[in-house]
Amino acid sequence: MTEAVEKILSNYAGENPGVIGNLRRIMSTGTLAGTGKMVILPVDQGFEHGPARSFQPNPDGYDPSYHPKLAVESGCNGYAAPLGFIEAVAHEFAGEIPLILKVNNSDSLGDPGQPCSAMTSAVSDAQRLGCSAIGFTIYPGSGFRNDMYAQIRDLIREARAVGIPSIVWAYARGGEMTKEGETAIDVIAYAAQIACQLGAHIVKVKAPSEAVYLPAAKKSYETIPIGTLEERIRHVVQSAFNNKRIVIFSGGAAKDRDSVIEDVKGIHAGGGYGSIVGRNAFQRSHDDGLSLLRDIMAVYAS
Ligand code: FBP
Repeated sequence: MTEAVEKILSNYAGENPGVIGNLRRIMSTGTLAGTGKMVILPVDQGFEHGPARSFQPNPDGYDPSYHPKLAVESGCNGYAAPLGFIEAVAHEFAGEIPLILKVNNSDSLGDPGQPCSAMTSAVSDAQRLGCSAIGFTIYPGSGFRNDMYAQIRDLIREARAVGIPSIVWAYARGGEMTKEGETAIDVIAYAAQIACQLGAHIVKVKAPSEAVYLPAAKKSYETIPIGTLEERIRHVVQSAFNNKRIVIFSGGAAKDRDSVIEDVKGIHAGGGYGSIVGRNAFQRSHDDGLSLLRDIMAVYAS
């Protein structure tokens, strides 16, 4: 137990001991244990983007056990994946590193216009597999968003009842939303707020750009500093219950090491709680991915 972790947990005071205990476990694991910061390795891209796009850059990644090993070796706080990948490794890694069961997933084979993930596993699977949290994606912007909100409402209730916290991937997309709009600062802050209002314990969003997408929001942003990544992160964290919910930021498609580290510095400086980095870690060679994850953690530990 550290002051930093207990301070964060005090924001979840209404939760039951199971949920608090699992959040504490995530924040007490790995290199960043006790700092209140976290780095999670998510590997659902095989489902979301397809195997070759995901794993061919580093074919070791086709093997389900490659990823949790990388997560443990690098000192991550957790490893998130869909049912199949978690089932393949839970006997070896449950208790070794917090496992996060991604309970819904979408593929890239259907209509991207109105995305809506399928329920691919259940809270009972998370219990059976010894997971410390469930993960769920919502797509604010999609015509199916209200169905997703209803699903996550019920799931959070069910998971909470058995002491499992929920991590919500809040990715605005679909409908009229443009590519630029998906990462616009107002949209990211809005998505984070929606996830918190739905009861997410941890929120995951993409790093925001300086664009403001919604015409109705433009006036408000005249007085909000959003010129630097640090300022934008500060605003997103403020939008997540004034810093009282853990918000972590996703890594995005693989890019050069310096850009990844630059982003992480901005997230850290703006008060973000950490990163959830998939492709930038597992699409590199083992040694390169490992050292990048360690460098990311060094920024958060600084
Ligand atoms: P990455 O670091 O690879 O971006 O992973 C984070 C993540 O949220 C994954 O969990 C998910 O598969 C992916 O991003 C979604 O990416 P996209 O925006 O391309 O659908």
